[in-house]
Amino acid sequence: MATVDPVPIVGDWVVTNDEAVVDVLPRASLLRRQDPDGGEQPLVANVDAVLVVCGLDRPVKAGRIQRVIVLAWDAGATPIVVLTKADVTKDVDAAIADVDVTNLGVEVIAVSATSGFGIDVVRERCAGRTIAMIGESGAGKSTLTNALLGEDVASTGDVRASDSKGRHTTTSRQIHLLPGGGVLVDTPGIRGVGLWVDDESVTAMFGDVELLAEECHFTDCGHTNEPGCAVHLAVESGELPAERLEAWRMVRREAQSMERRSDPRARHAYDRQFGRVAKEAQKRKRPG
Ligand SMILES: Nc1nc2c(ncn2[C@@H]2O[C@H](COP(=O)(O)OP(=O)(O)OP(=O)(O)O)[C@@H](O)[C@H]2O)c(=O)[nH]1
Ligand SMILES: [Zn+2]
Repeated sequence: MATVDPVPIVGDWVVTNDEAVVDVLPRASLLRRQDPDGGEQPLVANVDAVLVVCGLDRPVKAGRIQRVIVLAWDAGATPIVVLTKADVTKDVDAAIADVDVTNLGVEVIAVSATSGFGIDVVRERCAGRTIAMIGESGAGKSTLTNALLGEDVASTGDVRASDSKGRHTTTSRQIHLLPGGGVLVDTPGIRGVGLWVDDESVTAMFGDVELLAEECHFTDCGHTNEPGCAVHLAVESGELPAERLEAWRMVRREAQSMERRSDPRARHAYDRQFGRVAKEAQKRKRPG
């Protein structure tokens, strides 16, 4: 049997004759998983928007959310952060602020499946689009799916009260038609894809920015407004979207703070530098 290239995956548009798939149409987007050995595994094609789902019954992990946002962008999809279980938190606005992605132009929506709060907003965003949800186990993806569909199709699991960890309740590959005309692609592989996003794979997603940075006049260029900055020039000419530079900055910041946490020497240098800056600020504040 003849094989088609690429091998069709969930979400692909294919051309068939009476017996087999003869062609796969070009993909508008591709969510994939980076393997630790540098390879990658395609997960789902042609997703328009990725719902980055997090439960407000546990602390907001801004770093994790930001990585999944970058992953969605890299796939060619629009990320939307959905904070579930809004009914269990007192300060929804503070939780939204904690996510800290509005400067990236990413929308954050708080919802509660229990009260119905915010569900219509998400449903509106999903209308007529192909959607995937990414979020850790117990985040409330199945419950949100049921709320969006208006019926129980996805099985939900109880969260252990002691640690807010969910049972793994999702096992089968599914595609749901949303009442508003959208499609929700829901496979276990997609749901947890954020868990595999490590520093290296995130950095690998920014090959274009890294390549531009090599052309900068200064080797330690910060790409803000240094003379001869190739990255800045690319943004100005429209070659590089400004959001992409902002996302790259965010990822670098994250990576550097991770390094500080794990490398005592880097942390010490940072603390010393921070101490100096703090002292300077103190001095300036003193009257006279
Ligand atoms: N209070 C409250 N609980 C919720 C809400 N949404 C979901 N939950 C609870 O959170 C738990 C986990 O929800 P699920 O929808 O099963 O989570 P999931 O992300 O699908 O988990 P996996 O299938 O393991 O990936 C369940 O006990 C839900 O009842 C909500 O809006 N409010
Ligand atoms: Zn530069």
